[in-house]
Amino acid sequence: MTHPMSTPHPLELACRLCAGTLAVVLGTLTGCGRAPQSAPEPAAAQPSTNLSSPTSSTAPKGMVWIPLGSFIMGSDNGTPDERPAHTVEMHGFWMDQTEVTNEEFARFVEATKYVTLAERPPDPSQFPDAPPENLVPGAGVFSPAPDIESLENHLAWWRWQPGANWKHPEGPGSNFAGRERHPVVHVCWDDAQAYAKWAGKRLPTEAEWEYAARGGQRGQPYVWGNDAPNPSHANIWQGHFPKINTAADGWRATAPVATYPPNGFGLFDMAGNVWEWCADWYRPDTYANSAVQDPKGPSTSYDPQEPLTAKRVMRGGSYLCSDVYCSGYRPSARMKSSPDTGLAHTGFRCVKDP
Ligand SMILES: [Ca+2]
Ligand SMILES: [Ca+2]
Repeated sequence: MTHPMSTPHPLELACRLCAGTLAVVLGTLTGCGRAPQSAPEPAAAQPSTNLSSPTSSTAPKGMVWIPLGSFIMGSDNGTPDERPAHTVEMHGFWMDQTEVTNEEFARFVEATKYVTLAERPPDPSQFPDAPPENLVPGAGVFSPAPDIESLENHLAWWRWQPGANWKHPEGPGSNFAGRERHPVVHVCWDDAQAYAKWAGKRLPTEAEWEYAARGGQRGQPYVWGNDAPNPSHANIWQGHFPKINTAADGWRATAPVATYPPNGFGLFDMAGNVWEWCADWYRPDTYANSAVQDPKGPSTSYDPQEPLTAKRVMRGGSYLCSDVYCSGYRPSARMKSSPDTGLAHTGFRCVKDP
């Protein structure tokens, strides 16, 4: 871990816990591939009905049953790390219908007194050269400069905000009042893990997430089908990214969960709103050697863009994904981030075994 604090560049400050990681994450999470797909992918098998699946009367609160079945994971039309498209077979599982909300996360914090990573001061021993005034808790918030002309420097629309965390999404003076049913943000993978454990659930594998996101549809490029993205589909970005957000879908940032139509399995916001942590380590070549039955991802992480930093997978895109720049809301799109990184457009949902 290199020391990011001696040079008080906001993005370097943002990388205090994982030098370089956030720089990659911040950018790639908003520019994650530029190849929105219009052609249908190869037909996937319809999930078959699990005759032994639990009934709705046994459903954990707020969860839906994702039946066993098989599907085509990945896409041969997407970015290289989505290839090759391959058949995967899945057991059934319960999944949260929505992203975990602020009010749900608040109940967890109330019960456990948990303190998220963004609320903790950086460990001075890890940053021995840092001025003490820089060793403060905080997180990255979306803040594009008005004069941005190029999309090449994807770090230009993020700002390190001291004091930003899940309770204060925009920093000191902000709170989530009125946003109780919005997804919690600024939670890192470790925070999400802690919540899942408390709730008696777990984070989904990448395969579970994609299988669930596809909602039983046959090889469609989007969770809603094959139509080009429009404001009725999901909370994503409309306008000229990153300077003009028309919010034609009604929301400039996070939206209340379940604002948009559910997918075929009854899951909301599997495209857009916030990115969602998965359990798996990230590798770009995961699918080269992936198991057919319930794959759980590689045993180690490797990101060629930042080879020294281990990363977990994130899925689904966010309110910052634009159809002209980013296509992270495709069900096959993959993203990655270090487990200690929480951001303004990153949340999670949980799954549970029967
Ligand atoms: Ca929006
Ligand atoms: Ca989402």
